[in-house]
Amino acid sequence: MSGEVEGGEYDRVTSMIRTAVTVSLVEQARRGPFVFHGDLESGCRQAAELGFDAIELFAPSGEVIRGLPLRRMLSEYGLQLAAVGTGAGMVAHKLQLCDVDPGRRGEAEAFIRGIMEAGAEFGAPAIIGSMQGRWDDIVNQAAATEFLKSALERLGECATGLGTVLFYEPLNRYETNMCTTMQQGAELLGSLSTHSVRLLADLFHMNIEETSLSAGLRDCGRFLGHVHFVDSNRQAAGRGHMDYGPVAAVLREMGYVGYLSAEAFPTPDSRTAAEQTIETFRSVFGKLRD
Ligand code: LER
Ligand code: MN
Repeated sequence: MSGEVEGGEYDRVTSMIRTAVTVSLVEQARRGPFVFHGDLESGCRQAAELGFDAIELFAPSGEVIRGLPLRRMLSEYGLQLAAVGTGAGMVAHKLQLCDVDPGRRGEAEAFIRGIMEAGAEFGAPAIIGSMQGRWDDIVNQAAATEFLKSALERLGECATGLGTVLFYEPLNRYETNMCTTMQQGAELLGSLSTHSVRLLADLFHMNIEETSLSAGLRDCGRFLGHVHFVDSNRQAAGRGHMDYGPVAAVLREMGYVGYLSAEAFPTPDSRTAAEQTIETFRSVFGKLRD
């Protein structure tokens, strides 16, 4: 979708959809929906062996990312860094952007900024998913929306300064009550003055919340920036009942050239989940590479 949203230097030098696979280094998320857990080199080696273009990294903090041999790993295995998740702020520190306490909101934003800066050194946008938080009896919907919008404005400008973008991810109703559909996400991003925030369409969340996957993807319009490629049961693509034909057709129609990133449970094991993902990608989306 490069070129369709103004602002920032972030622009993809490709005309293809590319594949990524998640690697988590967050101990508290070892039961989370990440294909590879706990070992950066093993994740990179297997991603390369199976033909993925990139990894998506879920790390404990920006500081930890800076201490990793990430540049060497990516170069040794011929991979890109597709994106960096910020959810460790929530799972490890209970930080979120809608916290009633301004100090905690500031800490949440600083945590995201740290990961954003570390990712930007590799051209990788950060993802705000669970860190968006939720509204409740203490912080009502209007107040929470204002907190989220103002944080996205500042973080979007930070992304512009770093020559990258920020991905905002609507989640299913059990994980947030802020934006649960792509339409709500597009309305939120459309109301911002920053042009550096894009939507992350996670097919698992969409399968729960959208009337159809195709309609949800179309609702992203010019904001679509990243896709979490996963099946209906949050297992690897091909291990559930999701119909990827219409998904491929809409992404083609929209001219999507971002990543399809496997954010899925390592079921029955990491290697099999990664293999299944790439097989499904090749059978359903391979022709998009023409
Ligand atoms: C959480 O459910 C999710 O999908 C992650 O990508 C959010 O960081
Ligand atoms: Mn996701």
